[in-house]
Amino acid sequence: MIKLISAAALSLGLAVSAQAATVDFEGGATPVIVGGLSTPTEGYSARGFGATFLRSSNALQLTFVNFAASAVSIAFDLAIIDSWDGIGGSPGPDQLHVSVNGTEVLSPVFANASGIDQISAADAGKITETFGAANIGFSFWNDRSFHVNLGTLSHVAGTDLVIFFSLPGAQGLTDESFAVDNITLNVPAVPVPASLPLLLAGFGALGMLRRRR
Ligand SMILES: [Ca+2]
Ligand SMILES: [Ca+2]
Repeated sequence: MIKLISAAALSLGLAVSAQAATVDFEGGATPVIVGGLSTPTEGYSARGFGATFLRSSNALQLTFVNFAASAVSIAFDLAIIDSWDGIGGSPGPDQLHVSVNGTEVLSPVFANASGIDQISAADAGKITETFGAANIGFSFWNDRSFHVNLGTLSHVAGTDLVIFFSLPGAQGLTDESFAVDNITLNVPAVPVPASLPLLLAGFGALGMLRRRR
């Protein structure tokens, strides 16, 4: 009976949260990319970034064409590379802007070389530092990495899902840059439709009949 109900639930599309996409820039399928360069990760390879990530010193855009779901949970790894000059740094501040479908969802200021970080309370709940300042590649300045979980966002099903990153006023790839990797899109579980309790009641009655025989 348990197997039967599980199969019925699956056939109704009630499966638990399903992973819609993972993008690791290691040669598999990617979204449509504008800006950024697929780049060897240097020392970030030992920090969970694999061999390649997508790096930029100004802006990059990822478009998941005709994304089918009406909600999506977005997470990714973020490399903050070289001379980011936070609030009070020179020339700072260096602020990363992240938007989804045109709405800004993250805007932290990072300080690797001078100044201090400025991360809002709302952003702090979405960002986990995965390692602190040490020079692990690219130019000689220190580098950091973070895991970002933007949480669940609503989406108009069947339209493009656009994730946009920008670092206005940055001084170029040899001075300061960022990279994204291991982007996961998860589609939340579908709510139980009203007809399911009736269906389960039906299975329950079937079980009662069987036990009586
Ligand atoms: Ca990678
Ligand atoms: Ca460096």
